[in-house]
Amino acid sequence: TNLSFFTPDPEAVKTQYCPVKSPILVGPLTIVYSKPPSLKKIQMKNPYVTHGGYFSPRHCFGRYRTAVIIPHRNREAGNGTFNRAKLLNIGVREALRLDNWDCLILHDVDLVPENDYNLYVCDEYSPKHLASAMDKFHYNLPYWTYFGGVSAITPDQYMRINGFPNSYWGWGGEDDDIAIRVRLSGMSISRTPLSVGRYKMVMHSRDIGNEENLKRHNLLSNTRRTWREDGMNSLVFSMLSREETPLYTNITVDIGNPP
Ligand code: UDH
Ligand code: NGS
Repeated sequence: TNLSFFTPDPEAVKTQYCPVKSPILVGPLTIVYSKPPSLKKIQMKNPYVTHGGYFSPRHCFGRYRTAVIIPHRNREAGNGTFNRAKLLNIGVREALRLDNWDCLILHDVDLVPENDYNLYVCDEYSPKHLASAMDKFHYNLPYWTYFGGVSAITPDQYMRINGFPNSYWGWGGEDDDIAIRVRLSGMSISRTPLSVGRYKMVMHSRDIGNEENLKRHNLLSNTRRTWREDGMNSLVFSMLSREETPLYTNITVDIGNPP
């Protein structure tokens, strides 16, 4: 019989928490888009990521348990209208079935961080906006209450705002609705400084099936009245499949269609 399973890795004996300020961070990163690397190559560069996309530091105990949730449409499940906020609600619900996360990172698929001092860690008291300086907005905020792209929120904060709205179909407004929910539930948004919250977007035009949501301004004017009824407590979807790949877990769902 093979007993190596019981032999601890002598390289990876942990006795202490990881330092708050990691010594392996470098700050600014140069991101160049050329030919995208294959998943195989990314896998080889990340040998300690385990099946399903899990990672923990090998030589110290990580201080936080963070889940990164990416809403995306692969078009394997219908061609219906996109609904970013509802997909994020589903991602959060499914993630919370797996572990007791300290922090949920809600991340658009097309944004790459340009500074690793922008820690993927939550603030105890405020939902945090991490993508404060995107290249497409000339490394500035487009407007003061902008809350799109990448954010960090604890499960408690998420439940306090009743999650995100399920009712925004197509492009626009859902991120503003979330910012309003944060304020209405008595919190404020914290933010990574512009010098650190830099992101490079993979340039693209608007996707088919993610057309401008013409109802968004009307919906936004009603958030104050609707947020307690539209969110995690009214989330309905059907699970189609769950697939664990070497680098991530992919969940395919049917979110239905706009009314
Ligand atoms: N997404 C998909 N599939 C889609 C649409 C959106 O996966 O068909 C996801 C993806 O994670 C994306 C995120 O939702 O990063 C946000 O959507 P987006 O990148 O299309 O939205 P954004 O506002 O860009 O960043 C819109 C295109 C530019 C329109 C110009 C209007 N000024
Ligand atoms: C605002 C949208 C947001 C959107 C932001 C940036 O106008 O949802 O533009 O859009 N709000 C409304 O439409 C009410 S972007 O330039 O990334 O396409 O996130």
